[in-house]
Amino acid sequence: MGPYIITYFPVRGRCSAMKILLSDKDQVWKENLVEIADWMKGDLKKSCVFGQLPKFEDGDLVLFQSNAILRHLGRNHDAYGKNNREASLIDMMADGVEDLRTKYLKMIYQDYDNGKDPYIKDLPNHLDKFEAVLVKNKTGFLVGNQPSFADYCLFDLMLNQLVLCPTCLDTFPSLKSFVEKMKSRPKVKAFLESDGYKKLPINGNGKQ
Ligand code: 0HH
Repeated sequence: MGPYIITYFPVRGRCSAMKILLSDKDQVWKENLVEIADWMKGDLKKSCVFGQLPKFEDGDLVLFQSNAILRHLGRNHDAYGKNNREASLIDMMADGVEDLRTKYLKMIYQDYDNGKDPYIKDLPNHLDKFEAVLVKNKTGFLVGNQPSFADYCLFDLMLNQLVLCPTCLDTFPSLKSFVEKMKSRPKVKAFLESDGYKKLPINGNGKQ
């Protein structure tokens, strides 16, 4: 296993959660940052299964689709539950995170000026769902008693929501303590403080 190769644009974007997971699992990866001018030449795009990045290489296995990559890492690094029942619940939670991420990205890339305030106003109606799951599970994680790939997805997305609206978790104590707990895991903390993480903007259009 590893070292892995991650090919992506110079943004945190859809690669942050996988890098946080890899860091927490003590894994190393090589990073190929693709500048937009190189991407526009078209050859790399043509070679990608869906014409998009990220691309993830694990030896001769080449994967596209960030959530498929996260599932692959979850399977191989003990972050996909302890049985099929937990794995199914983890899939459900990861898909729930993806729904909110899609809404966030649509606002960021297509409607920031008019859409930011309504997005923030509606955010509690999404956060309360994750809060309820955390309250019910009682372990501090979404499913089971250790972080799954869905927790890394949620954590990454919550970091972005806090940049957008620093008070957004104030009325969600379990979600807030989830973020604090994930942030204070030593290897996660070290990654979040690294240049590799800090130098990259969250999104590709300067909005956050
Ligand atoms: N469902 C896919 C996944 O989860 C979606 C991938 C995707 O949207 O993997 N890829 C986009 C880049 S992510 C893509 O390949 C958004 C970040 C954009 C930052 C780009 C700015 C670069 C600044 C130098 N888009 C390119 C394309 O579709 O041609």
